[in-house]
Amino acid sequence: MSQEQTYIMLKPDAVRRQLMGQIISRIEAKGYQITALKMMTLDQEIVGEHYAHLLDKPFYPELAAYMTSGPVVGMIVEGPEVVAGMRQMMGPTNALEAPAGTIRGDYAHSISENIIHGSDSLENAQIEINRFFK
Ligand code: IDP
Ligand code: MG
Repeated sequence: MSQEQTYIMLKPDAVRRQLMGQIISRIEAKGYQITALKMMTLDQEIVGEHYAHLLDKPFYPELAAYMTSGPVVGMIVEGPEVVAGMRQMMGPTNALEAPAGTIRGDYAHSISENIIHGSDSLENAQIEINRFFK
């Protein structure tokens, strides 16, 4: 099993609803290491880079408003196969379809406000870590 890094971000609803501790506890309980962590408020420009693949979607303005609506917590998380492992712990994008036991399934019920971001590939993980931590 290869040691990997992924970029995890607690979205504004996680911070607003005071769920940071519970979500971080799950990541730690799984055995992953949080090797960097910072709270920040995103601007439209960095949201546009991060969600470049969604810029032409009708819901993009709503997504950008959500992501800039309050502070987020960005983290570098490390562990064996952590990119896929975190995606599994998060559950599917649409929190309405996310099974109980997943972070989205337990804490969210919307496709748009779904509480957490996690990189979808090793390549994107490195791009996102550079974007938010360099
Ligand atoms: P992911 O976060 O599970 O990787 P992506 O397809 O990369 O999903 O979408 C990024 C984010 O954009 C989602 O987490 C969600 O907040 C938002 N989003 C995706 N699809 C929709 C949609 O159909 N309606 C509203 N918001 C959406
Ligand atoms: Mg994605």
